[in-house]
Parts: sequence; C-alpha cells; structure tokens
Amino acid sequence: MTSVYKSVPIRSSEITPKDTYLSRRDFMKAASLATGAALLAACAPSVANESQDARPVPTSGATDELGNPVNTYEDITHYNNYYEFTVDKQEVAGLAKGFTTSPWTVEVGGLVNNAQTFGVEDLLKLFPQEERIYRLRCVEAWSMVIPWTGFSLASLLKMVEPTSDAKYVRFETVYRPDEMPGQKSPFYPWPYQEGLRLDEAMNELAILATGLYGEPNVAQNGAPIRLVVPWKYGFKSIKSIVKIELVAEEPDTLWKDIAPNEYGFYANVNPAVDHPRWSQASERRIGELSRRPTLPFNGYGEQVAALYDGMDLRVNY
Ligand SMILES: Nc1nc2c(c(=O)[nH]1)N[C@H]1C(S)=C(S)[C@@H](COP(=O)(O)O)O[C@H]1N2
Ligand SMILES: [Mo]
Repeated sequence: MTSVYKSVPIRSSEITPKDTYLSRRDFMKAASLATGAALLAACAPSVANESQDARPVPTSGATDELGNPVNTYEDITHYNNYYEFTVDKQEVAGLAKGFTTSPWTVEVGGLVNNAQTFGVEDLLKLFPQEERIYRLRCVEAWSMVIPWTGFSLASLLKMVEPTSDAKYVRFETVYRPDEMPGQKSPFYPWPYQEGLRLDEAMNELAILATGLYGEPNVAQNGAPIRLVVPWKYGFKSIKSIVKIELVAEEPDTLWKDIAPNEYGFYANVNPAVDHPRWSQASERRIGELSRRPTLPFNGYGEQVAALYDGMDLRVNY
C-alpha cells in the first residue's frame, strides 16, 4: 500500500469527540431515569418517541452467557462503523436508508471442489438460522452485546468443499459507490476485504449473520449478510458480503493495508496488547457509564485460545 493511507488520521479523530458525545448522551439518559417522574409529566413527546424505538427482547433471553444485558435495538442500529457510508457512527443509519439489499448473491469459490453462487434466500433455506448473543468489541475500545441470528460459517464452507491447498478465507464487501458515498473517498482501498485462517473460520463461534433482534438485518449493520467473529476486534466482522474465497496465502485486509503497525491480521481481542495510540485494557460498553475490563479473546478464550497455541500474540496482533 502507498503511504498516503498511512498518513490518514484514521480513528483517533473519532474516538475523542464521539466518545465524549456519547458519554454525555448516556449521562443524560441516566439523569432522565433518576428524575423520571418529573420528565414524564413535563416531556410527553420524547417519551412517545422512545417507546417507538423499543423492540421486543430476543426470545431466548436478554443476556449473553456472562449475564450482560443486550444493548437496545436503537443503540445497535444507530452507532455503527461502516466506512462505505461515512466515518461518523451516528450518521451511518441515515445514509444507509434505501441501500439495495435484494436481490443479493454471495459467490463462494477459490480453492474448493464445489464453487457456488448463493442467493441470500437460498442460504436462509439451506442453513437453519439460530440466535447468537455475542459481545462486539471494537478496536476503538467501545463494546456492545448484540442478539444476532445467523448460521455457522463452517456449514457453508463445508458445502463448497475446500481443497487441501486452502489455508485462508477471504471476504469481500459489495462495491457500489453510487449507493455508498464513503466509497468515493480515495483514502481507503475499496472494496473492504477481510480474512481468517481456515481453522478460525471453521470455529463454531464464527457466523454469518442475517438478522438482528429476530428481524432481518438492517443496512447499517451489514444487510443482508455479514460476518461475526466475536473473539476478534469488530473490524474483522465484515459487512454486506458478496464474495467468499478460499485461498492459499494470508489475504490482504483493509485495515492492515492502511496501517499494519496498528491493525494486524489476527486482531484477537487482547487487553495485554495496547493499540499504539490507546490502551486496550478496558472498554466502554455502550449504555454504561463506567468502563469495564476487556477480556482476553473478548471472553471466548475457552472456545478459541487453542487456535493460537504456540503463537506469540504480541507479534501476531
Ligand atoms: N464493510 C465493512 N464492514 C465493517 C466495517 C466497515 O466499515 N465496512 N466496520 C467494522 C467495524 S470497525 C466494526 S466495530 C463493526 C461494527 O458493526 P456494527 O455497526 O454492526 O456494530 O463492523 C465492521 N465491519
Ligand atoms: Mo470497529
């Protein structure tokens, strides 16, 4: 990659103003709870607006396996990283309105015996959709708990039969600058691409998500289909996928191309390895006032730590 990418002030610019803004908003919410009765009397219209945003809690329970409550539908769908639309997390939802998510096909090929192009409706029929309540930890040190519906990536990969030469999986987001204004920015090497080692991709925790809160995915969260790899920083969970390719070599990934010293290929959530510009030891859960400690592998170590036996995770960050 050329050095123009490296000189882009990528994420630090966002962290301070947005975090400050959101903390303030959280504080206002907390304050309004404390004085709820007074506000109910004085502020009827805003109460009505809030109840319009309410969604039913997911049927299998409203917490993850550690007992953390799921974030609200409003937070999950209005605080998004999706640079194809904009770098402003609170503007993504508006800009993504009207994004065409149907028809949609996903081409699965490369080093496989049985390359196929699937319509999303085929994928919904072929693979039973399950609910997975996962923590999402962004590399920018904020997090959420999200009730996805989807199916295991492994089940799709098995169907196309990777050959013995396949060692990695490469994913690509749709390139559609007419609908995605951020893709007109020359500072990012579009289309967004990501990758996993094949054994990571086959881990049961890795899913392709097709829904959220029991409803179909919305554009800002990566409709119609996006990857969710909960033990890795959020940027690995690539949205609006059109292509999945089995390959022999470690694929390029957008954030590593831009700033390899800051964003590695593995990107496992790791409180012991700081980002060069900020600590990764703790995080701010959206909707909470105080920070919480970040867990190794985002709390999924039991299921995934063995994938990295013998690797130095400070080198392979
Ligand atoms: N195509 C694409 N996928 C993407 C991104 C993006 O900008 N473009 N942002 C990533 C980042 S940094 C995060 S934290 C998550 C956010 O997912 P969410 O908005 O659904 O919470 O999406 C990831 N997937
Ligand atoms: Mo992120």
